[in-house]
Amino acid sequence: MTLSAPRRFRVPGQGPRGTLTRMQSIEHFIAGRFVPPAGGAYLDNVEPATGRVYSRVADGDARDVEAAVQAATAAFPAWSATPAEARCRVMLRIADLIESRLDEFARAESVDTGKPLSAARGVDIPRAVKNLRFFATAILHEKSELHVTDREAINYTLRRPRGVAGLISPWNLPLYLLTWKVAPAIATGNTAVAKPSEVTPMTAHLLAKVCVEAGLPPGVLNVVHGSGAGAGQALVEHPRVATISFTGGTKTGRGIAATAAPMFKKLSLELGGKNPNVVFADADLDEAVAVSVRAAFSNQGQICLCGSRILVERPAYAPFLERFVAATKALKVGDPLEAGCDLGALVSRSHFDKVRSCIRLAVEEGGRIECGGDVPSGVNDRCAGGFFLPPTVITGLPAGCRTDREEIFGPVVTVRPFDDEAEAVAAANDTDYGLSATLWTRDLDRAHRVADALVAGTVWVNCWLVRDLRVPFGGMRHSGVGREGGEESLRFFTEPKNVCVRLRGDRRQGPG
Ligand code: TXE
Repeated sequence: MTLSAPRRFRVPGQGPRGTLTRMQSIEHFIAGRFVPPAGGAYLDNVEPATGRVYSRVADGDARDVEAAVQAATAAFPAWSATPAEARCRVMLRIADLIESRLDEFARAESVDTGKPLSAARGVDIPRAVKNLRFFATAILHEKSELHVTDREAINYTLRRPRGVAGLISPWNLPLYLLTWKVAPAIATGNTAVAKPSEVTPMTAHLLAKVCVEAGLPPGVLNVVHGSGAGAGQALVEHPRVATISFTGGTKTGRGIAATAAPMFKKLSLELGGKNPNVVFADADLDEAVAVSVRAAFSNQGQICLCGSRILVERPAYAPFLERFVAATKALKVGDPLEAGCDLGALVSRSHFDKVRSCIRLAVEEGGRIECGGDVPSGVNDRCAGGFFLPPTVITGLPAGCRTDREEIFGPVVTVRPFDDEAEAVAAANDTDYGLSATLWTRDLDRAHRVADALVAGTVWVNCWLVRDLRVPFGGMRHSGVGREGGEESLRFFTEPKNVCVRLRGDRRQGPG
């Protein structure tokens, strides 16, 4: 880490508000050392709650990616040969160190993203710790398949790490989603070059520091910062990076697939969603309302799993809407660092502008704003320049409109009625995405039937965002390719090899 010329700004967790201090530079982490970008370029890092630049981040290019890939390549033979127990131990140390610095990490995440400190403290950072522990210990229980071919042969499957993995993560859940990739990649013996979002690089930087302290060998995890078009693209194009795991926007994922496919890279794409939340009239409405509000507005609606399209069976429509709007109006948009706020700021000026334009489009399409709207929320003096929008509920939109088909990724939800199950399923599936869906009913048969009919990688019945790290996680259609979580991640980051051993005393050889 280097320090540049003094100027007035705030560093999270360092000094009181507004004190004169120096601009922090976030450098690359390559071969166990913090190094400046080869080209000397930096990007401003903005605190979304204030709209002010509070640090700067290295803007890497192909030279930095090359150095990181070289470091990862050099570290691979020793790391992949390290016993699972030793890999596990160092990863558990990383998890323990993050946990012991929960306040520092949570504050950094909140300042960098604009999310409420309580969310960073209660969700993001604990989940990052959990990711590391989950995959660190999963490798201790590794099993493999054995297939006996009559009495002729036995086949067993070896799964070996694939080498250097490129891990590209987004800004909505920065450390949570970065560790969701780093943990299985390095646990299985790969080495990695991570490219966190340039919009939210701070906790990746803190993770790198913790890796040094925990004794992770140099080069096992490298972090190259910078823009997607620069550092990100160079990583995807690098010929020695045979595995790419990406979470981000669908458009970006399409571009990455176009680059990686002709190079025969193994690719995991976790992309956007436009997730339906289907409420049948027999549902427990109190619970459906309370959870649907969380599903719509958690993290300012910036979670790929947010339930952004609510479909309500006609008899329950009016009571649901009334309660849902009342509960939404009761949410507090506030300074993310202050206790008691439910929503903080959107992540960036450009994203704030995009979400506002989506609200305007909804109105042009005939939508009625039940609450919220394209009105920036005032919060306090400190946050006068921040990117705050109120939680917004829209009704009355025509079926198939853009607002109901395109991902907004902000605190905006639409609500519409339906008359029967077939209509609900058709409306729920009427999108290019297929990430997740929620349904509310007390009818068990219907729950199973509708869950089966919904085109989604995850269906939650009478709940939302209940996560078990062992289950397959990912999307259908434009929501992605491949699955993460548990065995799926362990398999993604390893290469299976069938070893076929002829059984002694039997020399028969079968065709194909
Ligand atoms: O994400 P990008 P953006 C959705 C959401 C949002 C939209 C765009 O709808 O409005 O995507 O967000 C890196 N080669 N989601 O543009 O660009 C980039 O630097 C390699 C859903 O901010 O997809 C960052 O590290 N990498 C999503 C990462 O990709 C590239 C979470 C994600 O950024 C690259 C975020 C390139 N050519 C947004 N271009 C989810 N599924 O949760 C960019 N990147």
